[in-house]
Amino acid sequence: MKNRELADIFTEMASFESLEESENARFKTRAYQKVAGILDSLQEDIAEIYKKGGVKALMEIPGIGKAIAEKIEEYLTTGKIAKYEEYKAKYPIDFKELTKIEGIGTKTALSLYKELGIKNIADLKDAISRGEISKLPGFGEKSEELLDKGIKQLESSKGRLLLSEALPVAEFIVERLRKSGLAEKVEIAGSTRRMRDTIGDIDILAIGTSSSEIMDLFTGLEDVERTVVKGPSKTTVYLKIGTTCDLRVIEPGSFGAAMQYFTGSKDHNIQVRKVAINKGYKLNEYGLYDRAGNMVSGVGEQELYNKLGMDWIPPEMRENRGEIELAMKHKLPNLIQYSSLKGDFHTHTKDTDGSNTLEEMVEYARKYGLEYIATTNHTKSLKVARGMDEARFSEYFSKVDRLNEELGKDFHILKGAEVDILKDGSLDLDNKTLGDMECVVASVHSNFNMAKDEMTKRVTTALESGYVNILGHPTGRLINERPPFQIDLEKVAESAESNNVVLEINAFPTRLDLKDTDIMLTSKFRVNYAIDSDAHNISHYSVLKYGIGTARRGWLEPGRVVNTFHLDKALRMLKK
Ligand code: DGT
Ligand code: CA
Ligand code: CA
Ligand code: ZN
Repeated sequence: MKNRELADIFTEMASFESLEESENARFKTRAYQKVAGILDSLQEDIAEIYKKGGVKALMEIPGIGKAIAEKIEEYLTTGKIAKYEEYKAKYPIDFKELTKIEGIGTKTALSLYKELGIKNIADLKDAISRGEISKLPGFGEKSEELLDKGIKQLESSKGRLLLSEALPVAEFIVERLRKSGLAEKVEIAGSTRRMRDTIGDIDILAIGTSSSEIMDLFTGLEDVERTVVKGPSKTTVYLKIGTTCDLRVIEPGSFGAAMQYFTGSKDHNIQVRKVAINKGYKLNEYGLYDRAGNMVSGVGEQELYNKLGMDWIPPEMRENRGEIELAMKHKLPNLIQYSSLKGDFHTHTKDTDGSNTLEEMVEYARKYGLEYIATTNHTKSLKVARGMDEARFSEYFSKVDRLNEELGKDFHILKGAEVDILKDGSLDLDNKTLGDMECVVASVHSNFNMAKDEMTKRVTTALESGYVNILGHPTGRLINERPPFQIDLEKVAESAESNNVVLEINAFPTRLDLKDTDIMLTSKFRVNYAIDSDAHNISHYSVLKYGIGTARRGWLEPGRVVNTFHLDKALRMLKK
């Protein structure tokens, strides 16, 4: 799919554009950022949309105007965008690489280039080692240290992609193989099937009579950059998204055993094999065998688990965290299902840092099958997001009332905010405004570097205010970019329990916060959860599946997830 390539180009174009002085440039910067976000989470292949309806079809996607549509066309037809090439020549800076470091935005990258000729991370590391950054005006020793830390953090996460980068490509490959008619069966395995938050490489298994034709099709796919090894039973390619993908063609009689083996995790498999040995069996990726060497099971994964005296274990749980014992006792939890969400409590609009109007956000929520959303724009302290003050909220909510009236029984918009939890634990809006809202999501967006007990106190103080319904992205992590802040989640859960505050599982794929193990840790308390998209544009509802995957990895049942319920019950569960 070209979606991601184009999204990356537009992100870079936005960086370039933000360096231009004109008034027009600011507008263009936002337009490029917006389209990058849309392309990033667009489910359909942009090339397909263009093939079917040309520039006109591209312009039908909300947020894509004529100028952008023409640039997309230019790229799809010529493989280049002239304006982009022009900018790359003008600014020989690797913005994409440099801005991945926490603390470096486009402007900082540009001044580092102008002052010290820094073009990429390697140059930056040199400059740091020579102590040059601390001597720059406006930088100092503290910022040099932070940049150094940022580089280390980035390097330690190298090589693992976000689930949201890997899964769509894995699904696309599976779809192509299935449609070809060459393969009888094609399935995703590995960490992608387990919905892990990051992915080392993609694993796909297939059954088919002509393995050489399947492998030829695979290595020829447009997502493939190059072939690493090509063989009849296993082929590895390097994908354009920056990771490898293994395709294995399996004998039909072994498909279930292979699915079990290659889904992993490794720790889960080791434990399952122990169970097999205890029962006098031998287990490998070809099948389950008795002492005489006869195959007991191999075709189906479910049967294999059953033969070992276990219930079939959902892939998301296969991490050797106690699931095997539960499966033997037939006591596995009844996990929340992928299609079970009825609403979304955390969405933004273009009134702050979102890309779409409330009307558009509602229209797409309905298309997505939701029955309600909370509109939760940022509050005044968050200046970068043009956060709203009390007066703007009041005006905004009159509009929400009008829209709700038009929508009638079909859909409901909850009046809310994503209110900043300030340094001292107070909330960034007055009590009257907060009291009038139906859904207050409270989040930490600043001063991440507090000591653990201070941060815990800050957050629990906010929960005790009596105005908070949901604690937003409770640890503040940004996967591969920023570690979670120091916080005692058990204390937070205890406070959430006594103040009836719901904990968020933020589904945005860079966050997935709470993460799986945090959910397991906090769910010992009597707290409920909300799986929220944190949508900043219309296509972001599609990220909810990553939140559900994370909830399943945290063993959650639907009864504890507030937005699996219809509006009335959900509201009762949110009530203070
Ligand atoms: P990743 O790719 O790092 O995100 O994680 P996985 O889990 O996809 O790991 P990968 O691709 O290395 O291998 C796929 C599965 O194959 C893994 O989950 C379990 C199985 N596997 C790989 N190596 C071993 C091993 O040495 N022992 C056992 N029991 N299973 C293994
Ligand atoms: Ca893998
Ligand atoms: Ca692999
Ligand atoms: Zn937030």
